[in-house]
Amino acid sequence: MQRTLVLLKPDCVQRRLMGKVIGRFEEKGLSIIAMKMIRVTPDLARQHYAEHVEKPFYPSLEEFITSAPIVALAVDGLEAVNVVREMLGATSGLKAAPGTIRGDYSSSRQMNLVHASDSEESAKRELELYFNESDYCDYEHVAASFLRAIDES
Ligand code: FUP
Repeated sequence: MQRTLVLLKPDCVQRRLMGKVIGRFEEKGLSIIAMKMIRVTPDLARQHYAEHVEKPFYPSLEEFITSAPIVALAVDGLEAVNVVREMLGATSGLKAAPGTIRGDYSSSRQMNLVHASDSEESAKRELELYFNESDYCDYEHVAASFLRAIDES
């Protein structure tokens, strides 16, 4: 079982696509175990995008990610890091395959609706930026036995 961080970015909130995007994760059988709407501060943006802070596109990225609220989700599931990344599609909505979230709803590299951690190490670091231990609401999924066979978990 893995846990990953998903962010519904300002364009997702402003375009009223939150329900559709969250629905995709629910329909896939992933478990949302924490969720909060927040306004990203410039300081949090710099921590979240630490690997991009020195890049030429960073000022515009920071302006965008701080421009409206975002929703942070902690998502649990088997191979959740990779499964969620595949569901998002390529970074640019213009390159993302149809059927992926970005492929279906985004036509932009910056305004690509969703973020998801790219590795278990990134997930651990990023989840700590958005959630405290007490934010996680782990609960029994009563339909779990209909999502996969016992020997698959
Ligand atoms: P991803 O892992 O798919 O979210 O993408 P990256 O980590 O490569 O980039 C982080 C964010 O920076 C992306 F959501 C889009 C944005 N970005 C730009 O705005 N311009 C660029 O040239 C590259 C990335």
